[in-house]
Amino acid sequence: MSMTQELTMALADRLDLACSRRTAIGRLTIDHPGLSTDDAYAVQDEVVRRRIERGERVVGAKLGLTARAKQVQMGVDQPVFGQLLSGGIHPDGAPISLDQLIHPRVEPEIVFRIGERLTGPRVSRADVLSATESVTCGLEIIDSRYADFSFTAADVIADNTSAAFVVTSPDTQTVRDLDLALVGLMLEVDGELVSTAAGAATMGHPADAVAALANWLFERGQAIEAGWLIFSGGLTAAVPLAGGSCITATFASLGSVSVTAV
Ligand code: OOG
Ligand code: MG
Repeated sequence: MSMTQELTMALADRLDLACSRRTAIGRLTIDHPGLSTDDAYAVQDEVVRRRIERGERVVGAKLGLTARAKQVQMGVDQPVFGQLLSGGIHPDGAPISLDQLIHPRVEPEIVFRIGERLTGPRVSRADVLSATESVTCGLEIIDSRYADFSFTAADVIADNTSAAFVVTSPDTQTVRDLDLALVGLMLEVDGELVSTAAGAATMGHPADAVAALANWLFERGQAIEAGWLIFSGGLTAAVPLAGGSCITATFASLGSVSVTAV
């Protein structure tokens, strides 16, 4: 039995308040242990619907918990997806103010700009690559609305998969001549190397992750739309974003992207 509309609204209220007050809350499944994945996506849709009502628009989508390093860090091994909103696009090079966040973390990702609508079922890696206008590197700034980033798959889905901001490098590449699975990267905090990874960390190949997203969206009557930005999943464990520090990801072939917190 699916959740009542009343409960969907009440859970969206909690997440909304946590976000506007910048105060973490306990995970929803503490008092709603039966919250299903479908219920949770309904809450996510309600949270997003409210943001659209306040003037934002959906500009893309993101995968989450696709890399082993992320699954181990968060204790959740089910991939999830969320929605990217216009207010979450942070300009490259601009410092990010910590006042607007609860306890941000940063993770490096390979980012797709989709040129042609991708609709399931059975979207393949080749379909994704041919629909891709360009690829670039990005940093996702996640900011769980839950205390200590403690959540189950259903909780994190309801919370739009911890989405807060994304930054992308202005340098874009075509996917031709690039093997995205083998694109290596280094993640540095204040010039110190903290992690290394390769594109294959997200579901074996970043385009396979995007294909999976298209197929999951299809099951919900949705598609990846032309013009969307897709964050294909964090490739390393996320690192905390502290005031005054600078986090940089440098990728083979894709250049580098940084974020500084103030
Ligand atoms: C959930 C979001 C995960 C990713 O790229 O794996 C995510 C979280 O870790 O808080 O965006
Ligand atoms: Mg991410």
